[in-house]
Amino acid sequence: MGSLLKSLDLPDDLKALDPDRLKQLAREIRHYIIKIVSDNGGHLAPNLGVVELTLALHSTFNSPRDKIIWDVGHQTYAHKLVTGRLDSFTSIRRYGGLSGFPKLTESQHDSFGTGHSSTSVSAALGLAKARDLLGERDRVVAVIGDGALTGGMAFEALNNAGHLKTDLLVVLNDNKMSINTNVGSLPAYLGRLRTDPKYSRIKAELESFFKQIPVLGKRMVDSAERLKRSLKYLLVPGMLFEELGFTYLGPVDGHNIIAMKDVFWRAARIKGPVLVHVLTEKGKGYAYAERAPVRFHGIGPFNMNDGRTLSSREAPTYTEVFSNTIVSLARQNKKIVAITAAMATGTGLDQFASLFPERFFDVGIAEQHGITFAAALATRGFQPVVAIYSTFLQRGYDQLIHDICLQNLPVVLAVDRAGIVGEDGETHQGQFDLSYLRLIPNLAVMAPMDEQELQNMLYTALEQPRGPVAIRYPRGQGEGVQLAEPASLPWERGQLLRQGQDLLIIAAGTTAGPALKAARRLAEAGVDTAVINPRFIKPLDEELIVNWARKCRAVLTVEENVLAGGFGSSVIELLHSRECTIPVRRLGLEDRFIEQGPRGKMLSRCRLDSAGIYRTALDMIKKLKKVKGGAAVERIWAR
Ligand SMILES: Cc1ncc(C[n+]2csc(CCOP(=O)(O)OP(=O)(O)O)c2C)c(N)n1
Repeated sequence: MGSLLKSLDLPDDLKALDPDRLKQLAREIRHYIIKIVSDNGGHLAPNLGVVELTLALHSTFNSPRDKIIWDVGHQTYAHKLVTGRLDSFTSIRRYGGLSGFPKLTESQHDSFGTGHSSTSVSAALGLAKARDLLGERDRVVAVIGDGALTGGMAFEALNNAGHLKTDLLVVLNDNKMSINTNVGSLPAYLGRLRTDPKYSRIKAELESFFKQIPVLGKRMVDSAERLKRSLKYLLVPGMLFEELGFTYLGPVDGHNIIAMKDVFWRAARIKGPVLVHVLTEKGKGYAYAERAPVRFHGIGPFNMNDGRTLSSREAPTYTEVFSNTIVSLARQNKKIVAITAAMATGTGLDQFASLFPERFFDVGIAEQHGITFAAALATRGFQPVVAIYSTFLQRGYDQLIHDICLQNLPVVLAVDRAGIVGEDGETHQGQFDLSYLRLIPNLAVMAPMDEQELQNMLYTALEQPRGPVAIRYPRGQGEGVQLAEPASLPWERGQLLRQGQDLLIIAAGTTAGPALKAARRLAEAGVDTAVINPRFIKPLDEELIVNWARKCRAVLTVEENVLAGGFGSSVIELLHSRECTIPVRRLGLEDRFIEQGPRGKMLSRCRLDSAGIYRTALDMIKKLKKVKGGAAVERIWAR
């Protein structure tokens, strides 16, 4: 850690630093972020891009009295370093450590928690209105990226801010990138603002010219106003934002702290909403990240000296298997089209995009739009595959119900990062999808137990248009099974993995493998255990489940999803409706947000590994014997 960074009392000392020392501090912060992210993994390129911006904000404003809200929040490492978290920074993204995102409970300088995109302007506007109502005078600043600005919610907030007219500063951090290259007409518009230097000069000249107009007569003023407007449309930068009720300032170099401080200072004196357009470079100051900002957007531990990732992998990830399968199916089937909401690389659709560009759509960070867009494609005979993370599908829930499922359209949702995601923590866990998907009519929900089954499920969902289908699979490596060609699976059928007479374990998705392992240990402990891989979470293979439940004495369900309304609940509903009275225990995620930590460790803490399933099963059996007591029950178990 650099000597200046260590010696300062931050953020207060920032205000007294001269330009050279601010530059030195930026260098030290950048170096320290690279070091820690190379150890822990994290969002490197976005953070390197905002070091100077962070210092300019914290040296102009007075956090925590003034509120700074970071959109997505993946770029807050420098913010954390200058707001009292220097000593704990080595723990970032680790279990029990600092979050990789802003968190209300972590620091008073984190004015609003984030993780999902495009919420900052709404949150800032709410804080600004709260300030007004309380009669206070703090300043509120939202920092939003050009990627996050493609999300509809950002526009809803800009629209509302222009109407409410309260004092609010929005800093647009424009680095031309979302995770991948930012796409759409809005980024193109920002590009024009960025590249045309004549805009700023003409704006200044126009402003001084129009200042003289009030001395003219009424009719001439009206004409001049009209002229002013039309000229403004042609010549004044940021017209889009001006029309939304914002004063637009910029563009300003986002790596020049003094220039930014100057603009923020001016912005703070303007009444009503102001937007400052700041230009930054993603990955700034680390050559590997500057050259490969997509790879360094979010990265695991890597070697600082050569930029190489340190992971050792034995099996392909589920995402890679999805990526290869969708490409091979799309070669045969020209009706397959693919949609992502700004996650081409994360979902593995980048391969599809490069091979079939005309059938690939990156809609921006716009899950809601993407889902309705897919529904419409399906009405004309296409077979859209929307590849989306479980946590971001939450954004498109009404569109899923209203546009896809209500109209029973054959859209396939490839729901990646379902279950525990690891170091990104609470905001990104895919812990709810089984519950929120299984209650929607017409929707079939599948969960593969391994990567071969993922291939087969995709194949089955796409071999003929079937209505809406969701396939949910986890983050990370597959089980390492030998991959064969994708094949058709019997529709709405589960699979008996192991016979048994005492306990029936029904284990959804990737919990089936660990359940099978646990069953073998249970057999050694004298509990004859059957295991079902349900494959379909909805509709359930009722006959398979009820028949085996009737053969056994107790049922244990396992799922990587919240227990509330999840897979286990659906099994209980089924058994109840079929009057199958049998003790059932459900193993899954408790009713709380699951904290960050390595996926394997968190699964084990939640008892969702084979040891946890084994312990839960034994505990269940012991308790059953105790509760029921008596010789009869003992005899049943002893058999
Ligand atoms: C609703 C939602 N969808 C997708 C994401 C994944 N995501 C995280 S950062 C990001 C790109 C953001 O781009 P930008 O706002 O320009 O910030 P930058 O990383 O370029 O600094 C995306 C798509 C998310 N966090 N939230």
